[in-house]
Amino acid sequence: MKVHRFIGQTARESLARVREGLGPDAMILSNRSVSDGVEIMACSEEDYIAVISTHAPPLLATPILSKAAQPASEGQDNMLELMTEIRTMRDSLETQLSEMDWIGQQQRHPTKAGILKALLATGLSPSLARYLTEKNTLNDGTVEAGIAWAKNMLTRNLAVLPSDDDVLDEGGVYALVGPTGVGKTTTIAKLAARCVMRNGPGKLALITTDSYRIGAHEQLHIYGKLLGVMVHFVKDDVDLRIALEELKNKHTILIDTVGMSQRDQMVAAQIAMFSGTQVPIKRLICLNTSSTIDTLNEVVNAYRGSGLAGCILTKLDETASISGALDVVLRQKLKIFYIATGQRVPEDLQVPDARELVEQAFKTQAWLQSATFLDSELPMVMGTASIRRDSSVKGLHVE
Ligand SMILES: Nc1nc2c(ncn2[C@@H]2O[C@H](COP(=O)(O)OP(=O)(O)OP(=O)(O)O)[C@@H](O)[C@H]2O)c(=O)[nH]1
Ligand SMILES: [Mg+2]
Repeated sequence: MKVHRFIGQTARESLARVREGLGPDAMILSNRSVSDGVEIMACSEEDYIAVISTHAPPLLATPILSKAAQPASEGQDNMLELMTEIRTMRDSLETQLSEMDWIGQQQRHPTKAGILKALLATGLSPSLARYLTEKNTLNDGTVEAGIAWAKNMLTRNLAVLPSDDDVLDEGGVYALVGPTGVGKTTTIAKLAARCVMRNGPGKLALITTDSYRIGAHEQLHIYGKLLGVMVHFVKDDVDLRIALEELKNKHTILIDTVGMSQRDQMVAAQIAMFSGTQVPIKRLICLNTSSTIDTLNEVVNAYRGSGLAGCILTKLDETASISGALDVVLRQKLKIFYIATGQRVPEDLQVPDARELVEQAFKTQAWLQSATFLDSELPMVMGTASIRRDSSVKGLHVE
């Protein structure tokens, strides 16, 4: 590759010289201020393409590359503006390169498109689908083998409660938190019934922080009565500390909380309340599997605080696809304690099985019309900057 050096008194002038010398499609490799102005190193587009076709992967990672095509506007004389322009051009160039790279891969390994389409059709996020397709080491296998590989990777990465005994035998204090109506109180009732069946009513206590909404505590009160377990109401952190002290001999304490939108400022106060106790409180977030990936991510980020013990996936019976929830759980590295599959107390609560969850996610793919892509649309999925740069998928172990 022949690299050319251009110097102008201003960035604008240097850029104009690049265009003059190498044409509007010249590639800018670097720029810096020098004693006599602004220096730009650039090469022709042909030279650049010749190099990337032989060394595609390393160059794709090269940080500063952009096209000189766009004419400089007035007031673009300072370096800051030039850098902004270069960054924008670099983004669009990287997108194009990624798209070209994908088209090349698609030609070399035609099964990749099939795998990517299948992953997208389950409702997994484009960035996770892209990551799994890229990391797939079975390049020359069948689409089915690629999907099986992806399923294995997803299964291996899903953290689930190994057995109910971890909660029922070990006991401790658990608080179920999350947005309104996700099934916290119903799940507490289901869990309470399990605890009573295992250890008897005397070893369990129920606490609710949901004491101010009209009729809200009635729900838990009724379940408590049915199970023969006292329900304690707490309104603030002082109350909570007193209640926990009083109940310190209980094997298990389950705390029901008032549902709050993830955007509610009270979420932070709730996190502080549960963090400030002497007895550690394990917070489990209830995630409605019917919610979108973006909503679930927002919910987890808002409720995370100093750390969630794990999550309970709810309303699996109502959702078209659980892939979105699995996607969030994988990225956020949340352990799944239970899955709730209906309104019946106590029947509709199960200990999760990672493989079964993944299988279920892939079974629903035919329904998700919105996630069905044409071959011609796949380069866009592979190239889009936000999808390409999403680093939250990189925590997955896929070797
Ligand atoms: N289909 C289905 N419905 C559920 C499930 N879990 C809870 N529900 C229903 O969802 C509704 C809300 O459940 P709650 O347990 O009151 O939800 P919550 O999180 O305590 O709600 P707030 O206290 O208002 O925040 C009720 O009608 C439940 O019967 C489930 O797994 N599947
Ligand atoms: Mg409730």
